Amino acid sequence: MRTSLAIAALLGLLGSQAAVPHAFPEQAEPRVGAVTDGLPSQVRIWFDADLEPAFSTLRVLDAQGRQVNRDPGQVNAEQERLLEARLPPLPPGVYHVFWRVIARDGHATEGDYTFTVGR
Ligand SMILES: [Cu+2]
Repeated sequence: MRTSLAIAALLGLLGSQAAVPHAFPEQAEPRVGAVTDGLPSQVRIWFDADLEPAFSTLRVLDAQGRQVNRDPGQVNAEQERLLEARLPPLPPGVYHVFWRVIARDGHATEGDYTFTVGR
C-alpha cells in the first residue's frame, strides 16, 4: 500500500512537470559557437514554447562587455516562439549572447552562448 501510494505520487509529480511549459531554446542564428561568414544583421533564437513579450530580452555583448544591440530584443510579432535583436555592423571578434525569457506560464529561463564574427 505504501509503495503504490509512493509510485502514484511520483507519477503525479512527473506528470505535472511534463505539463509545465517552460521555454527552452531549440535553435539559434548565428548558431551556438559559430564563426559567421560575413556580418550577421540580427540574432534570432527559436524556443519550444510561446514567450511573454514584455519580459523577454536578448543582449549581445562584445569582448569588452559592451552591449552592441541598441534595443533589448523582442519577441517576433508573428512568431511568439522567436526572440530576436537587430545588430549594427560588427567588427570581427567574439560576441556573447545573453537571453532571458518568460514563458506563458510565468516561468523564467535564461542562458547565454557565444559566436564569432569572422574576418
Ligand atoms: Cu514553466
